[in-house]
Amino acid sequence: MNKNNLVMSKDRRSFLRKTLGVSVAAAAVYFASGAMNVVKAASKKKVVSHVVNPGELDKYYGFWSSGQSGEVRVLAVPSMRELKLIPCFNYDCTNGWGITNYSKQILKGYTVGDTHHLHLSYNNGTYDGKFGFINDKSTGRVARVRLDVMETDAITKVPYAQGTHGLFTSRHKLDAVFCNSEFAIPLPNDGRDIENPDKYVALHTCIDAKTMKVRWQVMIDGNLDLCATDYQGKYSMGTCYNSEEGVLLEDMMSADRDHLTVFNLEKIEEAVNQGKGIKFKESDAPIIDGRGKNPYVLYIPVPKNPHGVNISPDGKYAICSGKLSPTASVISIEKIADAFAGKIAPKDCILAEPELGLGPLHTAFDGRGNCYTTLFLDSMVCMWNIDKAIKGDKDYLIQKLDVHYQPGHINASMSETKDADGNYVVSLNKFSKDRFLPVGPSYPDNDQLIGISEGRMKLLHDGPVAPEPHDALIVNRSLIKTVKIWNINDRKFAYERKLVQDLGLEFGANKIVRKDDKVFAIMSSIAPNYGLKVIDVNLGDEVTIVQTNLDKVEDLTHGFCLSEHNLNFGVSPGETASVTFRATRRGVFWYYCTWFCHALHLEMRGRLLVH
Ligand code: CUK
Ligand code: CUA
Ligand code: CA
Repeated sequence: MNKNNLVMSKDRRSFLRKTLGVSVAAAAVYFASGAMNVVKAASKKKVVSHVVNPGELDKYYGFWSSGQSGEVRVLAVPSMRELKLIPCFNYDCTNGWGITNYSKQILKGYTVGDTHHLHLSYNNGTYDGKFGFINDKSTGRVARVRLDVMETDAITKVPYAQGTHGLFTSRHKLDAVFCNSEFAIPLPNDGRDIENPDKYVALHTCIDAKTMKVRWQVMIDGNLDLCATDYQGKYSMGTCYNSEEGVLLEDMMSADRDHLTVFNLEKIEEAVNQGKGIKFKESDAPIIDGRGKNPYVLYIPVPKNPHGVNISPDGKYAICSGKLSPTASVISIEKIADAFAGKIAPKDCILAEPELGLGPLHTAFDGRGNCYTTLFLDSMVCMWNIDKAIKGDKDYLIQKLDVHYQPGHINASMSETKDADGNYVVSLNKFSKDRFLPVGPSYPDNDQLIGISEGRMKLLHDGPVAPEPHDALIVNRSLIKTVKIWNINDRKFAYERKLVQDLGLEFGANKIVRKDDKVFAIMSSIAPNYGLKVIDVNLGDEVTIVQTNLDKVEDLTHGFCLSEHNLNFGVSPGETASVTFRATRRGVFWYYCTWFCHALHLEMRGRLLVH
């Protein structure tokens, strides 16, 4: 069985290689490197292991995007234990993000999302521990996650854009979030130009990280996929795989080179301050025209249908993965200024195009000058050295490691910061096939942990995960400071605070107030009791429940679920949440606590009586 799988997988690899029509040279590199397996001597031996014994804490937080379910996942690295799911574009009744007025206000009626790229806020090239930002490709939104409580606190709809995909934050300070629209559409998309694809545009959007308001957008030639920023706050960038501006697959693959599109932030901000750009009804943010020759956007020609772009921790290079070319492009960030000034051609920013293998997608860094690039078609991670590739040294390839199977994103510990520490790499593999017990036709993905601290890659752990994390960050735990109990004055409860104050009450008052057909039940939960055991209303009343968890005990969460009403949410210690609904059915409806909070947890309940 295993043997067959192996044979099949080899056949499939060579089949994919053939169908891609790769050059002989690339195939030669592939075989040479596979056989070679050059291993660099380790500088100092550290023990690499994924084992974290019971009672011990991991060294890193892992922040995973979830893909189809629309959330962020928090893991611990290296144990790969899952710690928390943070709902962003989806509902999740586990915490205060269930069916509540707060989540409804932020989600605005949408119930699904597709999250790919989470990046944290920075200060001076490393994480400041304040926020995470994540895209929703399905409805073109960006969510902000507070890291102190690990909950979503804002969502911004990206105007005029479709397929908001690549996202990155400013790395010099808490400033902006940049996101790329992958799909070109008419501007505005109100029924005009439906049949004229050459009039479609794709947009690069800048969102203010503090206010979450859109600052500006730039329309570009081609499209935009992955996003990156430099370390100095000068540039944001995006890969473009559809410079052909085709609407069919074959059109999008016709050119040998597409672009790395680079945005000159200073020039764009200058134009915005001068009032340049166009506006339509949907947004106040100006749209700057970055098509053709212009001072705002530089188009660096890179091969072919590029996907990932990652910046080396020293801030010197952008590594752009070829996807349909077996190469990565090493681009000098320093030279970009000269190219913008017209002193050199955009292509002269490319320092090297080393051949890595088939289907390069994303790159991670160890802070020692080495890259780890996923090879989707080869099902491998390729470790290579940047300086050697630039110098043209033949031994720039250090090691290739089989991963199982078809890796997309890859990340290394602190890889996207200047403090990349070269301890662990995680390869997010899209296919798991024979690695786990079968669970029906939809398989888990396989996130494989690889130790790199010994100077070579060593597979440590297979991590089955619900599909499909696209991206992950591994963050030193010392940078994240979470709160254990909510501050009762937290800004999250602003809506409820005003509501309760307007009634002349305070949180946890345990009072029912009626105003015409509106009923407000302001109640507390203290294990194992709700402050209100019965709430009397009349058919047709609009009922608002405000629930405050007054237990000041770490880890003691209560829930509020109203039977037969599609209402369910949780309140952690110190937290307040509310929900408003109409009483549309006569009868007795028990509300009950959903968290096992006490020996008498099951008795923690009360009745809504609809007369
Ligand atoms: S994309 Cu999924 S593997 Cu959304 Cu970053 Cu490359
Ligand atoms: Cu409160 Cu169970
Ligand atoms: Ca293309």
